[in-house]
Amino acid sequence: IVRPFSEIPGLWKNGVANLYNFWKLDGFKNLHRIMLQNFNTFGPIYREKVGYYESVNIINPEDAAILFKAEGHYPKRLNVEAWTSYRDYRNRKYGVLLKNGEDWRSNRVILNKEVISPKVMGNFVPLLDEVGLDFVARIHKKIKRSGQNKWTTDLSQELFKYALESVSSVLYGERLGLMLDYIDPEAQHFIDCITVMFKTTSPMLYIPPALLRKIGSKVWRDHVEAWDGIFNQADRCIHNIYRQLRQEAGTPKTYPGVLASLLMLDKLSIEDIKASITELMAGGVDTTSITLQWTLYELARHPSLQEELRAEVAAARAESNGDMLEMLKRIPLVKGALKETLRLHPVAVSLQRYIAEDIIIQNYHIPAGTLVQLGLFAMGRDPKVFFRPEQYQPSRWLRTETHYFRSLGFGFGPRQCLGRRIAEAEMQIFLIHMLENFRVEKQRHVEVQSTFELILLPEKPIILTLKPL
Ligand code: HEM
Ligand code: 2DC
Repeated sequence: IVRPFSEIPGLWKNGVANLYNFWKLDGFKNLHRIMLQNFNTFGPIYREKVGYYESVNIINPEDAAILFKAEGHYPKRLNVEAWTSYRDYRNRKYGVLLKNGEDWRSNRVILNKEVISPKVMGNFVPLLDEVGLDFVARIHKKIKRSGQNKWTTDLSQELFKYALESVSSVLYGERLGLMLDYIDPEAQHFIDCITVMFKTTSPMLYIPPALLRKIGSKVWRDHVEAWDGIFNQADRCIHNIYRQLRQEAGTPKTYPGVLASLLMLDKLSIEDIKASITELMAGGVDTTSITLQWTLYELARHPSLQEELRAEVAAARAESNGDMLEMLKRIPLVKGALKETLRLHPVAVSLQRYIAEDIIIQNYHIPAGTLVQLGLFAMGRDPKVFFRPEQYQPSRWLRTETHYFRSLGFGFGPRQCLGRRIAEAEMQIFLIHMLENFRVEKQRHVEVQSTFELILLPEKPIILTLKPL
């Protein structure tokens, strides 16, 4: 007999009291740990209400499968009100990240062809390879300058620049020059704005931005200022390309980048193109750079695994005569390492959908329209889902054990991450070049945990040592 929705365990009766408790637990930073704890207390399904944010939470891959089967034709995530409020406030269009319904679908179909279809990867890979080569050249230079034949540092800033340079070169078909010694202060400002934008979003998941705006709160003001910085920089880049395109007649000889391709295709309005290009540019910085930082951290903690990966890369290089597109087909363990990083250190603490139809999960009835969240961070660490979850083991993704709804770092289905293929190629190419050039080491036994600033970040700086091979 199916149990009713009202019997799902959890604290969902008093949103305000729960918000108060959440705030006492410093919940804004600990969301991932609180979710983990809730699954321990209530089991594989619980209902929750914090502030005005109400959801049903699940953790099992089999339940995730049920959830995604009920996502409907227009899958809808949690509406991040801070982001839509900013656009409403400044009269800017939503891009694919924030659109819903038919408007989302029609934009997404066109963007898919230019951003994640396999046919465009051939265009992206040479651009990303060039950035990867410049990155290792830059690190070699830093090592030389240190005079110690090694460089010990927090790589965050370098990785932010690598990520922004990579995504920009794909979007605009042009380099920003961030691998140089003196970089455009506007680009640095853009990077800083993204961090602030994410950080100021998380309290607004629980406290309505409209309210914060009315009382003139600092979070809202900082949030607006951050998005202003992001949009200004993206606008500059977009206008640049737009101007060049009007001057040059005819079709370009080389691949001109995603933006120029979209403009020439002429299927989306300029305002729609601008909105989505801005989101792609902003979404392409902290996500990949932090995943790479966690990967280097894990490789530093597992020296023999690092050698194994290096051997795989060397063999792939030899077999493919240096053709990067070919190489990417021959590095299963490197790809496993990235999956393993996203299992233990996912960018997104959860995946969510407003379900389009009634479903039954864990024998509870859940009505259509409910916000259902899959606890991705919790699932990645659940011993019932992953054998010895605490161990970083890229080879688990090579074995034939079931991967059914277990590799979900980029989400699932038609609403999954639009930047997925760019992110994967960018990160694989980065690791190839790093493994071919440096040994990565770490000081003693420092354990680094995650903190939640809308995306999950290392709670303290990760200090690594790079030594030339
Ligand atoms: C959406 C993860 C990199 C742009 C998402 C979602 C996740 C995610 C989990 C939600 C998917 C869902 O609801 O099913 C990641 C991870 C990344 C990454 C783990 C890197 C390690 C990027 C990059 C870009 C990007 C590099 C841009 C170039 C987007 C956009 C969406 C999205 C535009 C919204 C798509 C839509 O609503 O249709 N990402 N992402 N992401 N991501 Fe990423
Ligand atoms: C954050 O409870 C926790 O890819 C919330 O590139 C639920 C939630 C909703 C939407 C998620 C967000 C979480 C984490 C960050 C995500 C976002 C959707 C897209 C975004 C996963 C899990 C991200 C990082 C995008 C950001 C694009 C940029 C222009 C803002």
